[in-house]
Amino acid sequence: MVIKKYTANNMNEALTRIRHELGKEAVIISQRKIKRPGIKGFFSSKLIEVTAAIENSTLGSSKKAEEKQSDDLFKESLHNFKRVMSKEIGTKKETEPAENNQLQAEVAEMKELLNKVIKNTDKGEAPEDELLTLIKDIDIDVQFYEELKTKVGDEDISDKFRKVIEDEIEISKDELSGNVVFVGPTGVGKTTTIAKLAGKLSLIDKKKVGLITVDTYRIGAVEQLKTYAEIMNIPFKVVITMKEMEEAVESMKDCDIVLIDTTGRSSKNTMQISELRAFVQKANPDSVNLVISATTKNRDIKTILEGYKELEYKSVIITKLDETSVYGCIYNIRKISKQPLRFITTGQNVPDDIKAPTKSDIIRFIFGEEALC
Ligand SMILES: Nc1nc2c(ncn2[C@@H]2O[C@H](COP(=O)(O)OP(=O)(O)OP(=O)(O)O)[C@@H](O)[C@H]2O)c(=O)[nH]1
Ligand SMILES: [Mg+2]
Repeated sequence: MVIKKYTANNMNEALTRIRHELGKEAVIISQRKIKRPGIKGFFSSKLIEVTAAIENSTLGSSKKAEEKQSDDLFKESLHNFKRVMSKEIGTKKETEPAENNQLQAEVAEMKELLNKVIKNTDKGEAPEDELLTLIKDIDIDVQFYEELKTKVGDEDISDKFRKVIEDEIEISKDELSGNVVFVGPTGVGKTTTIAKLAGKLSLIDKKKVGLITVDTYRIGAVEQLKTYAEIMNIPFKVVITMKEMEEAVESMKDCDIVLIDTTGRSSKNTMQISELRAFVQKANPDSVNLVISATTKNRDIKTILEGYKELEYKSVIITKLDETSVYGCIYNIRKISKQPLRFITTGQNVPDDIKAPTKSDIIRFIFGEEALC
């Protein structure tokens, strides 16, 4: 990681220089206003000091340019140092006051250069921006830092930050009804979530529930849902072809809710996603829910949410919140999916470990005021 400070008249100028020197992969990690040097600084507009960072691997040629700059500075400092030292030693006794002043100026210049070298080489020491620290603490993706910084500003950071997050979280208010499809990556907990919902809806809410699964790849997964269906005495159909999907949906049209399970697909495999889309369309869904685990790495969340976009999911279910201790992922998922959150799941117990959270629940989780495990 290379971290570098830029002083500029405004953010635009700083960004232009950062992009030029570090490339467009560089991220801003902090910014602050600083006084211009000297007495004039009190009366003129402030400068902006921006700290930017980039991974060494992405730095490429700009890294070389920076190393060269660092080298050049170092050489210049060394040269000055030698020059000053040789003067000092060679002329110690005959030094005149005028010469003394020049010597002092040179020493000062050399100090400044050395400081630059130290700053350039001793990277990562800059004190971190308060908002950035907060964001990292709760695992909100740093890709949202700049946007949040603009909204939060520089004062009352923690209060404003909480308010901004609160404004951006959205909870789905629709009741589940009709044909409800669940899609999402392998192993995130789709089948378990459906079993939990089927239990609650049929046993507690006394709704007429049907179950359909296109989860045909692994017999075990089908058996899992079939067993729940038998225990709860609700209709269950396994679907292999699209025609069967149509027939299964038709056979359950007197149910209040039909929960439709699908096999986990890789969001990167567009063939699989398109095939799944065809099945989903045949089910004539009233809602499509994307299921994603809270343990998903930040960098994978985007790939998954975008890969599944084709399925036009209109709400999100976040599973396995019991397996993590920070909940910034809820914000990350909301920001990237742009869809409301419908349920969270917090364990393997059917039907208990599922919750339709309120916004204040989510805010308490995100800000670490309530833990789930
Ligand atoms: N800790 C924890 N485990 C869960 C949760 N939900 C599901 N699981 C577990 O995750 C594993 C996978 O769950 P499944 O429901 O089979 O996942 P799936 O999305 O249907 O998987 P595929 O059908 O293979 O795509 C099982 O061991 C579940 O018990 C949860 O909220 N917390
Ligand atoms: Mg499954």
